[in-house]
Amino acid sequence: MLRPPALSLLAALALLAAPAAQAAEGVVRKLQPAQAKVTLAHGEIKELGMPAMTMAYRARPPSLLDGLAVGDRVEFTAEKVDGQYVVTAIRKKR
Ligand SMILES: [Cu+2]
Repeated sequence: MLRPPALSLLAALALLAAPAAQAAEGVVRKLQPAQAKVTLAHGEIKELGMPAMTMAYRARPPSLLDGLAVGDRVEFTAEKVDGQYVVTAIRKKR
């Protein structure tokens, strides 16, 4: 099926703009709210090309870190933004 070129271009741009976000599970290892940073031990995140590891992420917005404590088991969503790994959603697991 043929689509108008303008629509195809828009679709291509939307794909390019879509962040490679992927939900993952982890454990909070360190919190640095003043720097909007959280260190997470996480399992493999295939979409980001990461094996299981412990690493620091920037939190965007920083208020995502409110209420979290070291040792919490969490589900989070990470994206690579401008070469930096950013957590864009995070919540404590029960
Ligand atoms: Cu990682």
